[in-house]
Amino acid sequence: MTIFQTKPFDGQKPGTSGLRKKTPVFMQPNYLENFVQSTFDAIGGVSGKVLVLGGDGRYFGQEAAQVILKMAAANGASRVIVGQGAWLSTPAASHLIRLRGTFGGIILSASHNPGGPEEDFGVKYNMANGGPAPEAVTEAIYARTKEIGQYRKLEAADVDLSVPGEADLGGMVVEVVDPVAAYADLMETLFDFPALKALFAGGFRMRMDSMCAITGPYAVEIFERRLGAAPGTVTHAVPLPDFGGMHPDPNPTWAHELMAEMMSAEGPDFGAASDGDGDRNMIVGRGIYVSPSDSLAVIAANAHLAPGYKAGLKGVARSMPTSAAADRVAAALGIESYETPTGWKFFGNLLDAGRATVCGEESFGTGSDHVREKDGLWAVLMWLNIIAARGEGVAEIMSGHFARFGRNYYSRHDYEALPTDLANAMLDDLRGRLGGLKGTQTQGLTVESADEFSYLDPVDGSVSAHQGFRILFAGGSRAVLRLSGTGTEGATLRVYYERYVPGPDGLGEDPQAALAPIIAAAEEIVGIRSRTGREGPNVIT
Ligand code: VG1
Ligand code: CO
Repeated sequence: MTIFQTKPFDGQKPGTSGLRKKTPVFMQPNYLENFVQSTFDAIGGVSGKVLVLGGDGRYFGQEAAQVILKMAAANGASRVIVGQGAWLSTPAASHLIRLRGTFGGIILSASHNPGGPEEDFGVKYNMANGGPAPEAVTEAIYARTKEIGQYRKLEAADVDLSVPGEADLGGMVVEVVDPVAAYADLMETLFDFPALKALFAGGFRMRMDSMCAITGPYAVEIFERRLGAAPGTVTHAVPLPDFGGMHPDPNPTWAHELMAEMMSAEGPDFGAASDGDGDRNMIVGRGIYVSPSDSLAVIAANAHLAPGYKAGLKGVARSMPTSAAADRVAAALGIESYETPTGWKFFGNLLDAGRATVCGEESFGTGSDHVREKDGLWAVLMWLNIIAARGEGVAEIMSGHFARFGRNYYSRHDYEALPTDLANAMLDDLRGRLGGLKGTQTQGLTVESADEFSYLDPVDGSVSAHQGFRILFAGGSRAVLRLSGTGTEGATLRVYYERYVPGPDGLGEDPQAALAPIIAAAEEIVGIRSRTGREGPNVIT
């Protein structure tokens, strides 16, 4: 029997990046099956098609991979290319889809969310271009989950995914591949590996914290084996189902071990961390933390130093809440800059159309047109390449960048697990008052405009509304508010603060101090603390 009767589950609506739920929710009978069958149905079926499948090694990933293989077989797929052990980092999956020209791929991950029996799991569908399904497709998947009545699944023994090779599953080929090799080869084509080898041979010290998540095997292969960095350069290098209890989100709060090492006088020259599925990155120098928005700007200004980008960039794109630092670089380079809603899926069209080469988000995501996902190790290699080519350390690169372009002080404050009703009421109230905010004076700042961001995709003309509230102050400072689309508990409010200082004075302040007036002004206008009853944010990045 391959056809099973089922009933719809509520709430199978993909968020910013796929469907994410608590693991026990995903482990309910039929829950995963319903979502996967709905995905297959929404993309026109998978009969005769080739797919890529892999994930970040988190709890339930192996079992989910077996279910999806049997469903793909019963739905008539001709071949599924799976990473050995059901492992594939998100950027490696994106690359494999492109390299092998497959119809699409399924990524098993809740990315930066913790993993384990009581933590989070996720499933995401990527298109033939290697990128996350656009909203039209995720909407179609969601619509299908609401009416699904049956799914197809082969009754067969599990396939051995522990060794590379091919196996037959009810007439479908299961091809198990080394998850690392093709990705590492791609990196060699983009960056100056001989120069990086020389850098490490000269005693350059690096610490890469893979946070017990998927980049461990990739980072060991690339940094330690191919580039000759000292053994042990990569820490927490073995992916574990519960990420060793770590919260695999590469920011100063969750990557505190790395931060402590980098802030000590004997710290390594360069530090980096990545998230659960390997698409995020954090960049740190000895004694200096680089904010993701600044990292994007530095990469945009220096990418031409890497062999894969020596022809220069076609354009730069950033998500709306990301600081405008990259826009200043684009203006100086005379190239286009784009502002998109949060989530990598909105960069796909710009990359496919050749309008942007480099993209980034304030949430520790940077990448380029080499794949259609953000790419943590790509960003780390890009920084190494810039360091090697400029012969400068992170601190010098940053001070030089600020001196040239000015500094966009930036910080994000997260209020996690708020009661959903309360968060919605607060933002609905703000929506109602937006029109009247212009001219409001508070904390020495004047509101210049206030709106709700709506994006018109310049490539396909689609419109995505309700993408976050913007309160813009005279002089270029702003506060942005939006609710997270990746959380699995209540509502998470993200508040993004930005203030531009042209220099030469005032470029070396502590960001929280530099942003204090904007933080206070947003509090007065929105009443975040008073309405939520919270003393302050849970996480500051
Ligand atoms: C967050 C980030 C967003 C990112 C998304 C997926 O979304 O803000 O910039 O694209 O996570 O990242 P949200 O809706 O929670 O703010 V990953 O590395 O979790 O796939
Ligand atoms: Co991620």
